[in-house]
Amino acid sequence: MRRLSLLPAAAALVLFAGVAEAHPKLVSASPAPNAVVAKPARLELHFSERLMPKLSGADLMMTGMKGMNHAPIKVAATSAVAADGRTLIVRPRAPLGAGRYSLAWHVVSADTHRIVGNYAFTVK
Ligand SMILES: [Cu+2]
Repeated sequence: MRRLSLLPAAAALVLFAGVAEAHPKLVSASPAPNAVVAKPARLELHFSERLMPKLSGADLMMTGMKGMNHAPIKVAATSAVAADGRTLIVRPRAPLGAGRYSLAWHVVSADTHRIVGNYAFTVK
């Protein structure tokens, strides 16, 4: 009987640990992955967790133009976490020219693990 009564507490601990360890996931982005868009003034990435601003950011690369891939060229851009704490905003220094782009993001939330991902989009 004593043993059984401990089970709910143990299950609760496991559940709590699961929540505490939740890694930030990319919920949505603008432009969306693989989208073809007009020149975006900024890119917005929405995550499932609050981000640590100093440890979160993104690198924007141009990877092709006129339908041809080329070696990735880094695009000057700044990235910052918005006031909501869950949105990473990337602002290119200059308007993006027509071409294919790759955005590589890295974020850290409360559990301190660095999570990375990347996706491509096209500017027409
Ligand atoms: Cu983690």
